[in-house]
Amino acid sequence: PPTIRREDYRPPAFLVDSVELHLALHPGATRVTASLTMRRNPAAAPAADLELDGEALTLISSALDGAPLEPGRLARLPGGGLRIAGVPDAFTLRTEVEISPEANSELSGLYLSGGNYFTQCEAEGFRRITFFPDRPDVMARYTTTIEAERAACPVLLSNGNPDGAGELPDGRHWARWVDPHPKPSYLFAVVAGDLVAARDSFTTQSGRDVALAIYVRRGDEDACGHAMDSLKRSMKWDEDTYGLEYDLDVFNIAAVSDFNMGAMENKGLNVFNTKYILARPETATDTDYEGIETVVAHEYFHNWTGNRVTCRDWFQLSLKEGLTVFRDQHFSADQGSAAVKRLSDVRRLRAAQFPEDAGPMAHPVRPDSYVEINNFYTATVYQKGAEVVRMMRALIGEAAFRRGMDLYIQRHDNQAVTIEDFAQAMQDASGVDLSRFRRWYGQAGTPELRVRDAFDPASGRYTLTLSQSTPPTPGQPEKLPVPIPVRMGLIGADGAELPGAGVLLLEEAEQDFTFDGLASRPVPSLLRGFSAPVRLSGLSLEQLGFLAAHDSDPFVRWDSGQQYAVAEMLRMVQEFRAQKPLALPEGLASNISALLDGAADDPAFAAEALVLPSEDFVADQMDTADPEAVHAVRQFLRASLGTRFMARFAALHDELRDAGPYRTDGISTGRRALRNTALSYIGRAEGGDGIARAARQFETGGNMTDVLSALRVLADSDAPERETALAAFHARWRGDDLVLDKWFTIQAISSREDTLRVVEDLLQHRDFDLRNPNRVRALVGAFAAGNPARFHTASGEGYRFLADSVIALDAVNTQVAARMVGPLAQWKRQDAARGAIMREELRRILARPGLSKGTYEKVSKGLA
Ligand code: DPP
Ligand code: ZN
Repeated sequence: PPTIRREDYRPPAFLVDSVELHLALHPGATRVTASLTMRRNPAAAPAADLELDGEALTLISSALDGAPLEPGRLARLPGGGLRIAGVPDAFTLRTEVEISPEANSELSGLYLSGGNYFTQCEAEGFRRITFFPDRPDVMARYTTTIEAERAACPVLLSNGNPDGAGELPDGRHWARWVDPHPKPSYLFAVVAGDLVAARDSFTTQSGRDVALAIYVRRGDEDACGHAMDSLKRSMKWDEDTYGLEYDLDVFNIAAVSDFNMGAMENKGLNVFNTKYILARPETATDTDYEGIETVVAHEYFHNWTGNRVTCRDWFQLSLKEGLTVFRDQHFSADQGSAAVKRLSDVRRLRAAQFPEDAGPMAHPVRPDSYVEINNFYTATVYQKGAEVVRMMRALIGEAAFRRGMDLYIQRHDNQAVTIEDFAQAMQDASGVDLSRFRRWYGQAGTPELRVRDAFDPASGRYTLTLSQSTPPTPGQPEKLPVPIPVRMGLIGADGAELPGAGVLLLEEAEQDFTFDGLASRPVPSLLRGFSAPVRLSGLSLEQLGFLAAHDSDPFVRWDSGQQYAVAEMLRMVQEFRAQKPLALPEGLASNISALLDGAADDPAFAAEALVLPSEDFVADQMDTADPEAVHAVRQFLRASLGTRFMARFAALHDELRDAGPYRTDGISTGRRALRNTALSYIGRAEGGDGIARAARQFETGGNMTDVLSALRVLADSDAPERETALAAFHARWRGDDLVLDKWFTIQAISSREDTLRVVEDLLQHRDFDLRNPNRVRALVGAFAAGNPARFHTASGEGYRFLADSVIALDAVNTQVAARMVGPLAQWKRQDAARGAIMREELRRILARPGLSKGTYEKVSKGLA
């Protein structure tokens, strides 16, 4: 399959001013008629022929300016597109095609889910609906008429505002939608089916009323409250923070249970995975509630950053995604505890993006090439992209950043632009030269930031030496220094903050920063708030312990505790490998004890800080991972800390029980998080009553957070309560897809030795469905990416299981298949024996005839 390169970008030869679409819906044979008003692009090199993208389309008829096109002027392109020879400068093209929503298991284009019709057009799904220049720099005004059987599809939705509806013969009806805003084809959407709406309204800052509706399956109307509330808060926040107001009369969301991604920001008609809409206390966890708030905000914010101003080409994906993740993170931080939100965002970045940036798929925030664009909806484009925007804001200041946003939108409204255009607006609005900063967009890999320090007691001068380097990544052997904003402070021996706090800007490979007038050697607190997405090293265990106890910055306090634990765990891994007996390090125990002392003051923070660094995070710090040893060490520490502090964990578990109705505010979720962290320690403790506590909590828990935390403890155990609880959970929730996903996941991530067997059996379970992406992620994805000890079992059976799954999936849904490849491609991180089996499995996938280009790209880059 061909590689698409950023440097090969050319403007489109033809533009589309307006699109008139008519869809006559039938499950097996939907007719799509498109009338495109087109003209030559004066800014493009002249082309004699018109080429349109198309995939899985059956052409029924075509006409140019009203006259049928003779077959001699038509040619099909490889891949399914259409070439029309010799077109005039301006014309109307009408095509009629047939497609089969029923046969569409890719879930890209128009497809059926539970008998209802949905579309997904990002990145290249519109070409599976009609022939079109399916690229984001072709922006057009759409009028869409949908016709369907009234009984099966009472609801007919598309982008924009409603513009009429009526009856047709044979029990059919129609509805028309007009979207006044020009948009790229990837933002097109249609939803049709038997859905019901939860409704509300929002009055914008200029006093316009917007009708809000969330469409779900009958029976789910009562589970939309949190999503609706999140939507209204997002709309208000964007007005208050950026002066950005909604621009249509209606804002519709439709929820679907078969969806490749989390959600999609189609203009005026967002389509969401049900996972990010539906929530009731008894079915959704606190994490689910948080996810809903974040994703609803994210898609809403795209209305300006993505839709009104869109991407010139897919290499600019982070233009909308990095910026919009930055905006949703900022919004969520404003809704509750900003500090705790930051910790969890950083944890996620390190868990997903750092390994990606160090692996075979490493790519810059603005990639240079791709084979399949769907493979680049990555943690790098999204999360690292958001970090880059965040650093930019730190460099130029909040006020200048706001001016930059205003300028960006004013300059580029209704345009398809580049990351350069965004950076230029920020530079022009701030007067700060960002030319060097732009390296962050072009250079892959996580910079390593090292610190050394020296103190001269005679002069009272303290010198911090910061140095940076970025490791080579595929295609980028040499790296330049990037500007790294290091927010910092100095702490005195008594734990008090000293003068000198601020932001150091490290622009060169190495720089000294001096501080005068100090009475004694301070401890440096660096990267406060995680001011840059880098790996920091050079602090001693002693300094880390000191910062964990004393720093005023919650991020550094948390991170220093985590780094301290990592250092101890790495040491213990070596002991384990040398077959020495393990012992609980007293320093670590006293850190935990101090956290427990302060837990009542900030339960949410304590819950985050008490959790030991994940197995993946620890393995990520080793030259060669050792999943078995890391697992053994972490389990040993959980057990010995649980045993040592059993009484205190038990007290937390007793005291923090929810009183009153379920609430999702920061205090309530923090208390539940701390209580369930305590339960998880008790569950590992020797001689504890963890199983009994978990069983009781499982039976009486009033919300899914508590029930699932209890089930997790039971699922990890050998106790007879395990089977009873899993069976009871299945019996109670088998009718609820989202809850059943949790049942699959909890078994897939169990630390028990028989987990792979269990997972293989679950693959054959009657409730498992390879066609449902949520279910696949819940079982196969959770096992491969969330259970390193069992996935990396030395026999290689985990690898074979994943390769088999990828092969089976690639025949059903290539996007989901390609996404599952990741863990196998990380073979360089493993020892030689494991690496050899992983490569063998990758080769086995690669040898499959008819492999999709997405899976091909991931596997072949993984083998390189
Ligand atoms: N553009 C979508 C999103 O990130 C892709 N699923 O919001
Ligand atoms: Zn997005």
